[in-house]
Amino acid sequence: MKFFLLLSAIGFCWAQYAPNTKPGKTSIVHLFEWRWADIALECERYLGPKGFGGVQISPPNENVVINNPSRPWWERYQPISYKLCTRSGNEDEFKDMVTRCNNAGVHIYVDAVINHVCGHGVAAGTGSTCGSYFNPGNRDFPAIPFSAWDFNDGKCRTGSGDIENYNDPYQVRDCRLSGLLDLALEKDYVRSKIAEYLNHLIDLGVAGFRIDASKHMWPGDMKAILDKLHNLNTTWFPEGSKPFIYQEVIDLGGEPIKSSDYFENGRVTEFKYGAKLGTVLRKWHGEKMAYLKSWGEGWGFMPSDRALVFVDNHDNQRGHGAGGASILTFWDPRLYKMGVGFMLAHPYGFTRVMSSFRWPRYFQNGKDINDWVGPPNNNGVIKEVTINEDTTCGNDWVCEHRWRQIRNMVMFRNVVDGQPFTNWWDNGSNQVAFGRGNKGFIVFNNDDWPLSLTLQTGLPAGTYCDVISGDKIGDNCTGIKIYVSGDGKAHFSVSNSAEDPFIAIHAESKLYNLN
Ligand code: AAO
Repeated sequence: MKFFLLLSAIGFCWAQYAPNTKPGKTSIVHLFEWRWADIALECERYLGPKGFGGVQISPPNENVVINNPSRPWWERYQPISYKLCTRSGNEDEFKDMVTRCNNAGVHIYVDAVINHVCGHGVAAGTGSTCGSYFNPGNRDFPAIPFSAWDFNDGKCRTGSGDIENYNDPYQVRDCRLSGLLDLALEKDYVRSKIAEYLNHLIDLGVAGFRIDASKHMWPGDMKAILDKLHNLNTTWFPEGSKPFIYQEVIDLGGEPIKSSDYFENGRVTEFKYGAKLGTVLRKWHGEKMAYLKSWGEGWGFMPSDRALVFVDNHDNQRGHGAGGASILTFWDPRLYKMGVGFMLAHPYGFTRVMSSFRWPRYFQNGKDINDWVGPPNNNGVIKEVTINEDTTCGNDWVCEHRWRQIRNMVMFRNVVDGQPFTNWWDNGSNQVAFGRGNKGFIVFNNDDWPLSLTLQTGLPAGTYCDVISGDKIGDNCTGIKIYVSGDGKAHFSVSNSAEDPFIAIHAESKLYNLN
């Protein structure tokens, strides 16, 4: 037993599960493809004041410029050097963003693409975002530098050199993911170059990393890289803080590689979460919200303190990656708001909110043929995120994180942080409600008939503003008011045809001058 404890102490001594967000801040937002200059502004003018803990940014390092198709979003997943130089901005702009966001209490989480460099078929002489030369044909990446020795070509045993079968863990780790040149991560030299890149980012003040394509790296190789990382910059983080690590592993069940294989390194993305939540809210396969009573580990998900959860991500909102048709996105706003609302109210996992750009979706035979379309741009230059008078975004930036219902539920999650899951109620169908201790309560009606009843909220007596239909402004509600009586009970009416058929109240949406 003692030996086991010692082993697990050693084995787990590195892993960083804590997100390094400021106390009481419980979510991050993925500002997909935003420019660093816009993120800096957003941290100061919106994310800090509204209680967001951090931002996941798109890969900041130099990548291939793909012109056919024209500048797809996915070119950023084809690195060719670790210079901080992309369509989102250069190193000075990156530094400015990290500094200003940290100063606003909002931390930066970098999408780290370290499993591979660009596709093997990319021609030498193709442009790159910082102008560095590279030649995939002879595996020459002088700006790092990596050369033929640094890739897994000799190790992969498939005919094509690509992953052909996800049931073979050796292929998944040693062969190319979609033709992307696979780095030999067992080599100390390769590990050191990657660690140097990540340490540069840490020293500039980032708080953690999404590790892209983690499934395609051996957990031990990744651990060896993580072991080389610095502690976080003490200008903004307590002495001895380690970067937050969340690994992108798609485990929907049915493959030999499991999320749990990666727990020793940090948290892991729980892809079952969005796939199942979408199925429930769409009422597919006989699913109903009443079953959400046991949501979380009860649904076969990984332990809550290992999970990074989201309703959709940049891949599965457009048919890449995994999750399938059930995934809810901004294209289905009514269900999407309920999905994100449920996620943010429920205690399971560490939550990431998606913030997208709009693209001309065009389905042919069930597949969106415009799934590649890059961010809003003028001749390839990413467009500014403009802010409309009503606080929404312009220039085709969707800014889900600014939708009142989502923004207010981010605050709800902060307010109920640490409170237990309590006072569950359901009608056996798609009307459900639950509380978070004595701090918050939420009611959903996803049935085709109205909801009208009195429920135990667990909250102190008072008048509360529903933060879905409106805001608490000064000492008034712009939306629905809910009256909680001395016994904690309140009456709720949620029409099935309401714009947003759910109601949420919390300790900070209470009106103090009444009661
Ligand atoms: C582009 C082109 C390619 C070209 C390549 C190289 O599109 O045609 O060959 O360049 O020139 C992104 C894009 C890619 C793009 C790439 C590089 O999505 O289209 O390729 O940039 O520019 C796997 C990985 C996962 C990965 C996901 C997309 O495991 O790591 O594919 N996500 C990350 C990023 C993503 C990025 C990369 C990785 C690469 O988030 O944006 O790619 O840096 C199964 C497996 C999954 C696997 C999927 C998809 O999933 O389990 O691990 O994800 O297949 O291949 C059911 C199953 C489910 C299954 C799913 C799909 O749902 O239950 O398990 O079906 O079959």
